[in-house]
Amino acid sequence: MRDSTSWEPTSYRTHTIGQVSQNGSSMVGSEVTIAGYAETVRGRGAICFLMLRDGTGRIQAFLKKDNMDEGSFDSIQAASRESTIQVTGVVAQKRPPKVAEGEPVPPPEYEVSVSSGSVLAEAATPLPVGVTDDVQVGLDVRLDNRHLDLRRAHVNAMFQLRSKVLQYGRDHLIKEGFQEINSPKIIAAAAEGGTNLFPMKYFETDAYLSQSPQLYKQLAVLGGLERVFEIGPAFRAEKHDTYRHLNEFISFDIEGAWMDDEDVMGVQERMIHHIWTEVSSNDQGLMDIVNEFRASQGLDPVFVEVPSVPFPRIPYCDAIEIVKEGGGEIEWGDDIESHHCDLIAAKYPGFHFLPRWPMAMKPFYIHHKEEEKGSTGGQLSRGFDLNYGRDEMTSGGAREHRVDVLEQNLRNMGLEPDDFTFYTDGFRYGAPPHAGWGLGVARLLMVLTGAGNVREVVLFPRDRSRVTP
Ligand code: AMO
Repeated sequence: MRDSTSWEPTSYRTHTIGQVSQNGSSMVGSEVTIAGYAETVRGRGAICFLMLRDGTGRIQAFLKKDNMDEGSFDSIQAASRESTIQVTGVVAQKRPPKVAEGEPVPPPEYEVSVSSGSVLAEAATPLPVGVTDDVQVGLDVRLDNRHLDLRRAHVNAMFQLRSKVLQYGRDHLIKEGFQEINSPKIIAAAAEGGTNLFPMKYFETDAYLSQSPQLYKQLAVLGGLERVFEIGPAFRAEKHDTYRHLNEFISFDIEGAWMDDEDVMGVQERMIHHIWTEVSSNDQGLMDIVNEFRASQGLDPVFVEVPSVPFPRIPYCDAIEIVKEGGGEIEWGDDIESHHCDLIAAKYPGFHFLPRWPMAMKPFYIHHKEEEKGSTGGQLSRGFDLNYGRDEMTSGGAREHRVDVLEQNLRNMGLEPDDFTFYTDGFRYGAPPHAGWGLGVARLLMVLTGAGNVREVVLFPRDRSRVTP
């Protein structure tokens, strides 16, 4: 439940339920108006116990027919679960439960003794997804009814954690001198290769949905913004159907001038270290809610273990050797697939960087690492990934800042430099060496919360078979 200590009253309530239930002792005798979802409505005849829940807490409202308008009493008593209800009444301490001698006395609890109230919106029955009861429904049904799924405590906690992760990440980058930008999502040229673009009609011309802020974050840095970050949507028309791919995802990107791959790996590990440190000191309550649910499903709890920095760096060439030693089939120049990652993660169980990929496997904007060649003589690059377990969290690298080499890279990758003049022109008038990365927010959340599927931590996921809700 959210901390609402500083929330102001609104037209619908004088207090949040959290404010009343947490400050009950100082509020006994005060009149409050609260509003929330009806978790349970119990009692018959002239007495009714209503358990009300808002986003900040739960509290019992006690209704007596004699104390209020009869029609309002009847409609609240007849209300279905999850209907929204507003009540006004006086805060009172609940009668303490009887405890056996020697047993600890539980802390006092509070309730609202209602004098007026009304049903704001009746919930239809039956609920397609149970909110407080443990009814097993599949992920698809939950996503079809995400509006209700979100009312479940652990789902709500996951999205609060998501917001915290973004907040702590932002805070950290701002502290390191990065400023937030927004790049266009309607674009004319592909940053990450032309095959997985969503085309769209833009008046009389063809355009696409952006796969990555890549080219624009670089232009912002070339323009002198020095250190930038963006948290925004990226669209990929990939036909993947996996637990970790979506067709729209939130990419957390940075780009910094006068930095190389090693420098931005440093930014990344410090940012993740900061996020984990903050969550472990501020948000254990949310993790407990997630773990309570995990326990009910027979799953192991997840712990927020702050990773030590620096994270291990396993250059691509060494990673290939580790995979081979572990019995995996792989050759220099091959992509490192999930089953290969398992073998690397067996040796490096936490976050680990895989730097210096072969240039041929990296996009045109990545910088060569001239002085190094792989075992087969292939050109290495200043591109890296950050992995955890079997999943890639981040790609990044030092960027090519020399326009002639950049244009050659484009040609080498079968792209036409003339299609990229909006980008390459940015390098013609003096370009600082620069570097950056793009982090998949949902993938990082999977690590933190133990979610087995990115869809768990994406509000309204977009995949091959889902464009609604
Ligand atoms: P890349 O294409 O590797 O790099 O994407 C960066 C990170 O974004 C996440 N990601 C995805 N998450 C969910 N669904 C997808 N379909 C998906 N595709 C990618 C991953 C990945 O590591 N421009 C570069 C970044 C850079 O160099 O700065 C880029 O976009 O976590």
